[in-house]
Amino acid sequence: MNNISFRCGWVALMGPPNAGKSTFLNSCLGQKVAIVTPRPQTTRNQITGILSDRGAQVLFMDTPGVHQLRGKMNRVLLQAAWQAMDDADVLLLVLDGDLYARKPEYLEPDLKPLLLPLRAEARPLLLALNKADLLGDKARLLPLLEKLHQELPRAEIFPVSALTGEGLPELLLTIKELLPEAPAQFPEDQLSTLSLRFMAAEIIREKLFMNLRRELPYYVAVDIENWREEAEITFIDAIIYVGRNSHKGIVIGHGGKNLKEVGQKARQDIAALLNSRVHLELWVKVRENWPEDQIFLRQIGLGRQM
Ligand SMILES: Nc1nc2c(ncn2[C@@H]2O[C@H](COP(=O)(O)OP(=O)(O)OP(=O)(O)O)[C@@H](O)[C@H]2O)c(=O)[nH]1
Ligand SMILES: [Mg+2]
Repeated sequence: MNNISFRCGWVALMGPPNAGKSTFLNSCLGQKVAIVTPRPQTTRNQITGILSDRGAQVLFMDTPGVHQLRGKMNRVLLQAAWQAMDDADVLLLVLDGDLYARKPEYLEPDLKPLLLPLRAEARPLLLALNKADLLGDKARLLPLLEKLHQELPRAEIFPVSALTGEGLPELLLTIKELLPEAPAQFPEDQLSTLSLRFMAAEIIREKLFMNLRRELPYYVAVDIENWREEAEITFIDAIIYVGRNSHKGIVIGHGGKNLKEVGQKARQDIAALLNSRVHLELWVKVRENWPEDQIFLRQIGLGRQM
């Protein structure tokens, strides 16, 4: 095989929380590797997704959303995003096109933390204007396109829908053309560098995010404590950390109802992932104000490349 014109490189998916970065990653790969919820700040790690075809291997890094919130956890999340950006060959900014078409005043504050670093860039910069499926009339994007062109003149803009796949083939073609000539870094059939353990913890966190209201999802973390595989069944013990005693009861729910629901849904998805029967035990523990606890954040691997 002639490897000379093969392309391989890293693409950082950057953008404000909730723009659809993780959905975009899953859609490009054709399989779910990153969890997705309607809540901002779902992603807490750098998540690698690998797309291989005959001519190229695209190494995506999904990242936590970039915002201006303070606090130790946020700092770790932001570091993960900036680190991905440092390591990338191609930068792909993902924005919620539908949101800014409806509410143009949100664009400036959302772009603010990203604008200076992106303007200073010499590397290829692409912009996925996501959620195009929600737009109805595409002409609604025109003022936004003009504004983005002023703000980031170097960016090549692609209206896409990560949900329906609309516009993705064109964007993927451009990404591949921009990658450096290099041999594949991973086996062709490898989809991600994520461990099954991490994916299981993420699935549990996804179900918690869907189950909990208001600010609570932000205050939960999941750690797998035990993982034991037997012939036809995998035993998993996971700890759900909450930041306050008062949160414990909410996570568990009346008579254990919430926790049971979360456990059932998570178990189904984990069983499908492992292609095995799963026995899942969930434990809720209080770790006082953990989002501000540097040692704990390191212990559960927040922000780490996965
Ligand atoms: N209609 C529509 N919804 C989308 C699209 N892409 C993402 N979404 C939805 O937007 C929400 C956020 O998606 P995520 O993929 O979690 O967004 P994210 O940018 O990874 O968010 P963080 O990890 O929190 O930074 C979810 O409810 C998705 O289903 C799209 O193209 N169209
Ligand atoms: Mg995400």
